[in-house]
Amino acid sequence: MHPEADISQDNNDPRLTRRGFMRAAVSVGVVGAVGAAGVSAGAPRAWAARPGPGSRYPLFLPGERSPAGLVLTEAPGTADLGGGSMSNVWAYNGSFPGPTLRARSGDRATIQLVNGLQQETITHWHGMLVDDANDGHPRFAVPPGGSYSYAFTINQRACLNWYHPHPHMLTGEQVNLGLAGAFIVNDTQEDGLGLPAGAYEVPLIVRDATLDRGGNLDYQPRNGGFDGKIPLVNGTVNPYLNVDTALYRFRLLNGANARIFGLVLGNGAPFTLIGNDGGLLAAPVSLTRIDLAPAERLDLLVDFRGMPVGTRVMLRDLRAGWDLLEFRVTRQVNVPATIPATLSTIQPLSNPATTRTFSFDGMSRINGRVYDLNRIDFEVPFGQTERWRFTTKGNAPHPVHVHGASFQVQSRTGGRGTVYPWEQGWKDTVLLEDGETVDILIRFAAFPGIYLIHCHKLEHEDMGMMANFKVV
Ligand SMILES: [Cu+2]
Repeated sequence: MHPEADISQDNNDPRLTRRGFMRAAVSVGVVGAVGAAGVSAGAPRAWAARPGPGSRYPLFLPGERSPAGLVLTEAPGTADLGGGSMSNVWAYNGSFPGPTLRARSGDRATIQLVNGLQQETITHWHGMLVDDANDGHPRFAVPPGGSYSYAFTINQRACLNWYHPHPHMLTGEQVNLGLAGAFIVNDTQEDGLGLPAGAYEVPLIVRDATLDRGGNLDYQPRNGGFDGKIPLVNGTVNPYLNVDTALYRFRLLNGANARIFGLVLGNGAPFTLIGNDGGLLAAPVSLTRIDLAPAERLDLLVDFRGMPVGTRVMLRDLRAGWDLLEFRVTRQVNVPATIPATLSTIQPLSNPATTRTFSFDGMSRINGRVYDLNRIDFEVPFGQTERWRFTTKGNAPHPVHVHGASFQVQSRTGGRGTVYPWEQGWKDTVLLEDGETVDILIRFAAFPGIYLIHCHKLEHEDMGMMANFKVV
């Protein structure tokens, strides 16, 4: 049933990985042989000891795959984070980040997940509207050597989703060590807009990481949330991307365990925001700064037209003061592109039948309760619009994520006291800070079944800040 046979070989032979290809292409005659995992016990690499400016490395772009007939293996592997040496990571199909899955609304996804780790795992398709047998609930975690077969029809609007492990109490470690990838859904409505595509559409998975002295990804969790020492974009340290004088579409995911990024362009130019978690907004918004919490996504246009060849523009994070990704304008082209004045229609939810309040407290509780895999905490009538109110008694930020439906943010009172432009439209994750109350409207109209609400600060999730509910 699953024709792809590349997987186990990929995991064991770095020459067959994309990193291996990249390394072979750029390092001929340089430092000698690089073997398989575990060779990195020598001196720390320059960037491991001294991250920051200095050398920059080409941004890695994961290969694209269809989710039809896909075998997806989670296993230890190695990746070139940029310097030419191999770092130990955990990877989907030997790729860090995992392959970019791309499908159209209406397509069928048939995916066999294979557990090549030494601990249980299961994969969740974050943002995909699927029945609960396909949602990657932790009760479906499979042991080492086990596998899980997914089969679902993609039935939702165009958007950037992503996939990552979701086993109870192990999600933080598995994601942090490298297991995450983009899942792009396209549809005909989006096709009609003529948005930048091909080389002009680039997925960017932004996260933080800590490397050990051997340059390997190192997960040292803290109760308050993993706090990595360096940024990675698509798994690359200090990355750059050569760009043409063209309009680009960046599909950006905050793939960090716990870190919020304050995104700006170093030249002060605006982003044109056209979409977020659940797809396109009603209309583009021009913004110079966007604060993005873990698991939130952005669909951004950046215009390099009119910039002289040789221009360099840095994507920066103002919160940590990090340089994330340098765009290098290297080629003059004349590719026609326009930014549509209107993008999509957002049908507003309204008239909630009830209000439920969720208090995210301490490091591990929702409404006073720690997660129990086998306990259903509440039931939600199928098709009913509800107001859900998120509050906290402290230890925020809590990026609140709901499985099984997208929602619409209605209000934020206290704290920052506003709903930001990147929180319009359809969302599946919303940031709750201390002192804030965030109201959303939500309606489960896809499938009945057992779904999750949880904090997407993965250390909080792993400690139990999560609840099961049942759509009935
Ligand atoms: Cu939290």
